[in-house]
Amino acid sequence: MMKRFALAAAIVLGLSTPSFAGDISVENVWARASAGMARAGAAFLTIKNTGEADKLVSAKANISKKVELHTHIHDNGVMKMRQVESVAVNNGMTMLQPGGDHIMFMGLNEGLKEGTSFPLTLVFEKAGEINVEVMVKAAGAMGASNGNMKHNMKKMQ
Ligand SMILES: [Cu+2]
Repeated sequence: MMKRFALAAAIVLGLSTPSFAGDISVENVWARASAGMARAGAAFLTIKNTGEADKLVSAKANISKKVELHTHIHDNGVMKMRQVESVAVNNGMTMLQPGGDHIMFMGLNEGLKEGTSFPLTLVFEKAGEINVEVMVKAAGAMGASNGNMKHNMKKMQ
């Protein structure tokens, strides 16, 4: 009786493993277009997890020398970026957004151009790899200062 139960449990666990990737979906993946000669870039995205807690442990792309997971911390009132080992992806929504967690591209092969896109592989501890396409948006996307900059430029003419 006990043996049968254990065997059944093992089968259920084995079958449920591959479908776990289906619990995680990634959407709204974008990066900011490079300004000038910038050699670094960042990507942002939204992760939905309908299953158990997972972790984003790394990311891969061939557009730069290195791809790192970063967060922003407040250090004596100064916002600083810091590399992190992983980003917690708990049940629900996890946002990687400007001013928070992001995927950092260090040593870009070339600047990120608005309107282009590039492939990115996200590696989750449990769900495994998920391939996404990163859309490059205008340098001022989500930035509050863009309107002011335009206004000042007009005044200077
Ligand atoms: Cu960063």
